[in-house]
Amino acid sequence: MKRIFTALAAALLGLTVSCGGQPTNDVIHGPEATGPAVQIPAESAPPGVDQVVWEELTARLTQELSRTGSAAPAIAVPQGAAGSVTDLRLETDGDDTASLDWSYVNLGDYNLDGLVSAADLTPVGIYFECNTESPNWLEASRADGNGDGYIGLADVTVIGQNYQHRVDGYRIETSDNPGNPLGWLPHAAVPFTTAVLNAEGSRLVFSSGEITLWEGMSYRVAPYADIEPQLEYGPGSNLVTWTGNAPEAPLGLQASDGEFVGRIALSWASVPDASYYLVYRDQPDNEIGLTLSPVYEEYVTGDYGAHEYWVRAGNAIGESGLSDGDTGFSGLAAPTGVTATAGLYADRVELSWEPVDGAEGYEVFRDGGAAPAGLIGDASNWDDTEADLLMRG
Ligand SMILES: [Ca+2]
Ligand SMILES: [Ca+2]
Repeated sequence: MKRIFTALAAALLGLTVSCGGQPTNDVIHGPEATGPAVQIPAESAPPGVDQVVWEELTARLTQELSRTGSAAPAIAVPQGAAGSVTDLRLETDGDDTASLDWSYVNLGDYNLDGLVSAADLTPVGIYFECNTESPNWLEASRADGNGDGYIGLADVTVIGQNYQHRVDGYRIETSDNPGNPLGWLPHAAVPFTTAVLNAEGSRLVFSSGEITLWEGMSYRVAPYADIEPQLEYGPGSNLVTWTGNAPEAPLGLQASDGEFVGRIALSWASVPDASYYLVYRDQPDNEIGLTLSPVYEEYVTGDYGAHEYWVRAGNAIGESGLSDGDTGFSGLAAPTGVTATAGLYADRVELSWEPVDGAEGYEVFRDGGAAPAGLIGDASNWDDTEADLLMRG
């Protein structure tokens, strides 16, 4: 009967009550000055909260606080699960910068102003008796401090247990040895005032903005409270590790086309972040070697055929895709042991030379002429019936 009256009265007044689902003016602002903890004003309910419910809530909080004694709890940073960020994540943009993003955690701070205080009764009052079936549950859930899917007096108890916990911001910490609790170093500070409310209105989210990261380093965030004369730090969050980027596929692969005898030289453009390169020949899965710099030489003595090559770049994170292929082949050695008869025959000069490995034919030049004086197949002698001769293989 009392609840029916409450709902009617609220409807007449045009106010949100219990689980009405109306947006509230419960906006974020800085932590307010703290007075004695035991003075909870119950006389007039804040807008949107039923007076009877309000009196119930304030009585409950007063009762909770009186359990800890008459003195008001001191301002403190939340510890343990009451202050541990659990959703820290790293958003990378492909280079060495990234942002760290996480949600605010300060158990009992339902109005999201950084401090657990009597002001956090207001969201409990506004969303009183909401549950997970309520259409505005996402918004209401910020007041579900005990996490039971219902907004009720038990969530006031949570305020009492965490009373005067304050978060003034987060410190981003970094370590190259996260297993060592003393190995964490400060990296950057993110003040509480930079937080923004998420789209559902259920939590505050923080972002580091773009920061420079170091490969292999781990990061975490810890809440702090500026408690004179020093900063007090809360628990470290889940940690994230910057592993860097896998390199891009190499560009500009060139395999030599006969410039070198007995070998094929490969070169390509150096790839950022690459710590090694793999070389493939004839088939894209036929790996033939690894090199730390963007050059590679394959010795192909006795092999004058054309070969296709590919390369890929790699580092500790991973390997790139294959480069475009390029074809290369070994050059032939110059002929040696060239002899020419001198006046032995009246009608000709007889030439001979050592056969060149891999040669399928020879061009013979006479008197330094630009054009061959003769073209012959796989032979190692030739008769010039016209003049003195030069030759090359
Ligand atoms: Ca608060
Ligand atoms: Ca609850």
